[in-house]
Amino acid sequence: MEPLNKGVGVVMGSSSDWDTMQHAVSILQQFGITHEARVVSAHRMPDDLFAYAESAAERGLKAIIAGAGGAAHLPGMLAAKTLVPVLGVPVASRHLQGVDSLHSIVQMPKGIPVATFAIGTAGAANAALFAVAMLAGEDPALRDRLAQFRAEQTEVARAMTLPPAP
Ligand code: RP5
Repeated sequence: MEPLNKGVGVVMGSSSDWDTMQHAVSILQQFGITHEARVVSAHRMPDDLFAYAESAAERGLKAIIAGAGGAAHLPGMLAAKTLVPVLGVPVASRHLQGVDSLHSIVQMPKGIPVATFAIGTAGAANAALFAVAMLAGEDPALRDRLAQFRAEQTEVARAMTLPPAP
């Protein structure tokens, strides 16, 4: 696997998770963060999962955003195999709407943390924004872009009128 200096890895259990996880990629693109996106299925590609996690630090990854649905063990297993921070995104599942994914990711036993975000697209976007905030600690230009992003959100909210425009 190629180096990804100061980059963020976005991994997911299936290409069916892309509709959700593309919202993380979109934020990383928006902020100009070096990143990659790939399918690493915990139960269908366990050896690949281990290889990804074991090489993450030496490849230069600063964070791994991992999304999965159902019995979502991808984020936890990645976290068990690397010291790179893992940000978990519960993907909405067909039968339990992602509550299963959320509980699988957030209820990590003490000792191996996974920073867990909201179910679905908000969680994917927020995981990426969290990664941006992590990287911004050592990058003043990135911190300025994040501040600008927040300021733009504030302006949009302040411009809201009621009742909402149709
Ligand atoms: C999980 O199973 C994936 O993360 C996905 O959310 C879910 C369904 O996968 P597919 O059957 O669509 O490949 O491993």
